[in-house]
Amino acid sequence: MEVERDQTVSSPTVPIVDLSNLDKELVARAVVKASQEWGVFQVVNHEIPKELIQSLKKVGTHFFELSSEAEKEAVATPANSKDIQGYVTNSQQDVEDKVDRVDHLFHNLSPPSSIDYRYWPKNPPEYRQVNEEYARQAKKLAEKILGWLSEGLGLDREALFNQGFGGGKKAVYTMKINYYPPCRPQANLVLGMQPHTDIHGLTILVPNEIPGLQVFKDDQWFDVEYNPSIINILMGDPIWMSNGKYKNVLHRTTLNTEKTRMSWVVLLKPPYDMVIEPLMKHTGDGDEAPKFKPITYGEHVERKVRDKLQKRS
Ligand SMILES: O=C(O)CCC(=O)C(=O)O
Repeated sequence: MEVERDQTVSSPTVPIVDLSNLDKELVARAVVKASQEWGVFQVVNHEIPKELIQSLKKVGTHFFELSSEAEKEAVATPANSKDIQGYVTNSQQDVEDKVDRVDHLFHNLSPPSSIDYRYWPKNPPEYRQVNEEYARQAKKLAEKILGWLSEGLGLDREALFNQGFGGGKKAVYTMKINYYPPCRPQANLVLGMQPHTDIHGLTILVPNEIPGLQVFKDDQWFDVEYNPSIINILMGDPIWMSNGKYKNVLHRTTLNTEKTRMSWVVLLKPPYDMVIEPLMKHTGDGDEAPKFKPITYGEHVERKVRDKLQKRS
């Protein structure tokens, strides 16, 4: 896909960054600018083969559309589990405000110690191999992007990934598949997912062809365009590590009246005990006062989940 020479398509569309550009400084600047202004951007020519993305969508769609209830039950999140992994259905609840109407499946992809294959669908049989290969590719992409974001903060390429997310042995990558069945009456009034910023740090998202993702900027909602060659990158709350330089983007999803929307999201999270605080302090560069109080990632998750439950009650 072609993009303009300055690497970004001008507002009001979400910026698109062409990762194949040989001028890597230009790429890095485009990633940093989009993260500062939007907290979201789309990448093209990202080196993840399109056949692999198609297979990822195929095996995930198979699970949601062709599996028996017993197969879904087999990977369901146990009642009262503190772990998010597993299948949960929420799409059929009564239409009320402030409720996400989406079914989802979570399972960890990395590090190996975090993987629990009980939550990986057995059917279709190629589900595991496809997800493992996609995880390898998504990790490469995430680490490349974090490298540019680190440099944008004046840090070493590895700083955000190693000091912010715990590095290769501790950073947790999770697959989340969202399944939004069509919603008939008043679909334009019902959201699939309520406005939120992501609890985790970085999101790598590919949807099916049904539109629905919207991001908030300058007091308005923007539709995020779909194109099969695009991967969406969103910054989540732990990007506070940039001391407010990069945005954690507010986003939501709408529902379609006729068709099912799906999205495949790889989440990158710090370990629970990692303290989220401005990373610049590691460089001894103390000239910028911290804008956020340090908090462990685990405390942040607990606080946010508690707030969400309170808003519902
Ligand atoms: O389905 C989408 O496009 C967005 C998903 C999302 O925001 C989430 O899973 O937190």
